[in-house]
Amino acid sequence: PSVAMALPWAFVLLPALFFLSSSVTNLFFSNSSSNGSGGRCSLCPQSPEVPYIVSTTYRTAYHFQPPRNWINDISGLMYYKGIYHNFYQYNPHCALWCWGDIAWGHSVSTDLVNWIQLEPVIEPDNPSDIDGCWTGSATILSGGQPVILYTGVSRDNCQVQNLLFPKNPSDPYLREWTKAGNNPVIQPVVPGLNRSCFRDPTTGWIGPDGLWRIAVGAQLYSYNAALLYKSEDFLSWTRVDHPLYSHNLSNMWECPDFFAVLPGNNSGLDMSVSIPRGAKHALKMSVGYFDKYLIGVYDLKRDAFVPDTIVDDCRLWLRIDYGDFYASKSFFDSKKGRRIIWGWSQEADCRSDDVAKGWAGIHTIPRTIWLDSDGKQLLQWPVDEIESLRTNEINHQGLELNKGDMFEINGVDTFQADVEIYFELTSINAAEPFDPSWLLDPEKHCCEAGASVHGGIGPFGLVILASNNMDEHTVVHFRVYKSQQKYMILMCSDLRRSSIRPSPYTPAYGGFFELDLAKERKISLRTLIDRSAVESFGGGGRVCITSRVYPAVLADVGRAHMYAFNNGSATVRVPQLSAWTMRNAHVNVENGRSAI
Ligand code: DQQ
Repeated sequence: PSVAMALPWAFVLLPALFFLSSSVTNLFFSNSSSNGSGGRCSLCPQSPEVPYIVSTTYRTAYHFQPPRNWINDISGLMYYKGIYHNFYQYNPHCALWCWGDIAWGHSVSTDLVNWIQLEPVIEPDNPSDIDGCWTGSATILSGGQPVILYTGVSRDNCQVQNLLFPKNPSDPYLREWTKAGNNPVIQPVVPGLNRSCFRDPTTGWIGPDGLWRIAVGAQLYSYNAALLYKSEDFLSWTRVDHPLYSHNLSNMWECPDFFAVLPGNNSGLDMSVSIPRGAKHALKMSVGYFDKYLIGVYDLKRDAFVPDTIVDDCRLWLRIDYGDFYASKSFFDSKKGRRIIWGWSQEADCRSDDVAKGWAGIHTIPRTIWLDSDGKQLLQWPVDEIESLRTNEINHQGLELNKGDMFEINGVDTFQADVEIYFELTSINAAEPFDPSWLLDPEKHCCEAGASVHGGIGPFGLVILASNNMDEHTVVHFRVYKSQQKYMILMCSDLRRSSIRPSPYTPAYGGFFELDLAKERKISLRTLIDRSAVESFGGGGRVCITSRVYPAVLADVGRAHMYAFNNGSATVRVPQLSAWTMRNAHVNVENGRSAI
């Protein structure tokens, strides 16, 4: 059935919102933002007080966060004796990142959905980490013994690498850890190295010579590198005379991650066992505000990563996520034979809001990550376990969205939902030409080509967290462009109207992916909505965008609308739309309920 037939009121009212009244059109999918997409604020422009209701309503229900205080990077992940461990950058004292405070929080889980918080495993308390226990990684050594390498900040911001051992390896919860007596095990003694930019060791892997290797993010002279170190016993380390990879054009590479992937195969690979022929390698680095990556090969003779294509302008490097997502880390999950990645999503409100809420920062839903069959880009999908929270399923089939149509999705909790939609293009002739310069700044293009700007194919997608009069709404949408022999799909997560509150950071995030539309006419969108967190996966996980939103409608009204829409001239079919309410997970709750 067409949407207009299914919902006569929508036929009358919603196209009117798009076309009939210019004032309503502006109010609805306006291109200009009252907030703009300016930088993050450190203090709210108005009252520093956050109403109590805000602190509870914006708290996520099934994302990872501690009961209170600040978190940032995922600092160590592993599956050990039947338990998943998440170690993270944590301030035990308050909801801000403060110099000298950062410790390692620790939570455990059997399903990656429900978590129990344990005591922090380390805090700054000795000369090699007195100003902070920063990011690192866990490695399981050949005999099954887990170890952690982390960056310690010693006086004068001198960054060194330290080692930690579990006190009792037979405890599957690994509750207590000891700092090695010979810390730091790696010092910043490399010619040209900026000793305040030498951090975030990777998980170790074994090379063909049987020696352990790790990479450490570093800035030397005028270039950035993942420096390579070797060790026989994981205790004493020697620097290899060349980096794993380096580049001269970007900011410091934080949190490098290096892993093997098989094209078109979503089984994960353990970096410490032999890597099958045909495997490729991914090198991820967190740089600026984004997690970027290169696909290439690990040249074992040269002991170096060699990207498949050299792209000098790092604005063109692919991103793990095109939104509010940083400092991700992956690990091999030996329980299910997959590689899992997840990242930190910071608050996009003000520091004073965070202090008043008593918490700041979440981790995204863990995602399975693998390489597309063309060997060019990584794909990601929320781990299956998250589906255990789905309830109240609703389904629609065979919808038809003409230009200006909006189809309201009822029957699920619009603040806690999992929505999966397939959009099928009825024709690809209307695709507008693609301009390659857009790749340099997809956010800018999402601002220029917002949901109110009619296109040939698209914009179409989802409107979520919408107030009755649409003065608040968040839009996740696609546009299809023709680029010589291929098609480029733009995916945007447009937050410019996500909140009438003046303080949040509300950009329009965006990313492009290629799709062979001559073969496959369907574009999928999956969006996980969790109060202040929205994670979207486009084209089967080719572009992922995490966003943080603070709609007043959530705090004040407690009810919002959700629509599938099309505002392109070509009709778009929806062969399948499924949505679920997502139940609360037990995430680090205290005494059976959240501490906040
Ligand atoms: N966060 C850590 C650093 C890392 C940065 C400090 C990335 O180790 O480089 O909390 O978010």
